Amino acid sequence: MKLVEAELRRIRLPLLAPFRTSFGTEHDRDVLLIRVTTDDGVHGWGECVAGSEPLYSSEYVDAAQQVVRDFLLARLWHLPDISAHRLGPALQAIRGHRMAKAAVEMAVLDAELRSSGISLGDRLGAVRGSVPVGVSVGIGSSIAQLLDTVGGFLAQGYQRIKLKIEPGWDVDVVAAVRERFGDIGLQVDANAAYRLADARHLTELDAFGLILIEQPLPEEDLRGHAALAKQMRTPICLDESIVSAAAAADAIALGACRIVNIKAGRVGGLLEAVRVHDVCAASGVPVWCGGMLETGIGRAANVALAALPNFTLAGDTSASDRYWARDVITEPFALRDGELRVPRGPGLGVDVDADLLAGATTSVERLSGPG
Ligand code: OSB
Ligand code: MG
Repeated sequence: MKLVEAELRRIRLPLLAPFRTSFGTEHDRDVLLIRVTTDDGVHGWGECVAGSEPLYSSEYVDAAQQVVRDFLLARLWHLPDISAHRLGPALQAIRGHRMAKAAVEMAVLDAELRSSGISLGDRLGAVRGSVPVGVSVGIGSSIAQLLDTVGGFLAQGYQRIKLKIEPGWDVDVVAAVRERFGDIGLQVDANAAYRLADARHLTELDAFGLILIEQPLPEEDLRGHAALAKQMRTPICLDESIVSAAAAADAIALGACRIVNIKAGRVGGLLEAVRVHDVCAASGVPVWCGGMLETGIGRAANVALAALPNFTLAGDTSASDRYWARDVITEPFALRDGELRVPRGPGLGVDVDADLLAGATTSVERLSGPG
């Protein structure tokens, strides 16, 4: 299988409601989609999770598109036989840019699996046909508004609630949600908004029986997380800090986390995500699948990944209607008894709706190899 064409398409999708975190508020998503075509005429889709600004991590979508075009695809056109497991060696020289690499890998993997009739779940090692899901709830405008939002998600069947927190929106909010909704699965995500000096304040969260606190301190501060872990009863889970399987091994060895959030985009692709899963499993560290407000394309990959055995906690892979009025795939992901079904068809197992895609498109760049 040889790569002959790639389409870099940008789409703008409005979120049903603004999503506020400690690093900013998103009103819509500006998503880079990649469609590769092989010499057999098979297509494969990839979604890049980079945001429009470098706020979650150093990557952002304009840079990702340039990296994909000029540095990643540029190294792949000439390969006589391309497949996902050959991308690592071919792209090794390019430092970082994991979200860009992950998007290319998803597209190549989708094409390769579609041509051999294998589903992504089967390729990665899925052991479940559906996965339990939770929902990530942004910082609210008031506690009353947040309680309404959380109540709505619980009524839909979400199995756990994750509250985004930041200084000034934390202990009182968690207390109010516990008080109103009782013994629900509840966890919080700080997106690196605190410092180790806030440890005493953060220990107030220990009173609420949270499943975990996600990424309280900066990405680079593994030692800080290890020090905080000694002071808190609530398990620390890392998101931003875990950029590879090696980083996961280091964080676990240091005592910086007891749980890991896995996002394929953050670690450079689905194959590395499986390696993170395996490293954690070998250390008895449970994992769960994070989300980056993906369309149905990236969501299909997340749901397949979340079906691996050590994904024992509900993920942030919520249903399509938690994000979009209309997803870009023909059969949007729907919640059924608090779970999403893992697609069974070849590759990602979802079909893109060409009209919806055309309506959301803001630019298309068509590339082909040197002949
Ligand atoms: O930290 O998990 C995060 C969204 C964008 C960037 C970072 C994060 C998130 C979420 C939303 O929490 C998860 C989702 O529903 O996709
Ligand atoms: Mg997070």
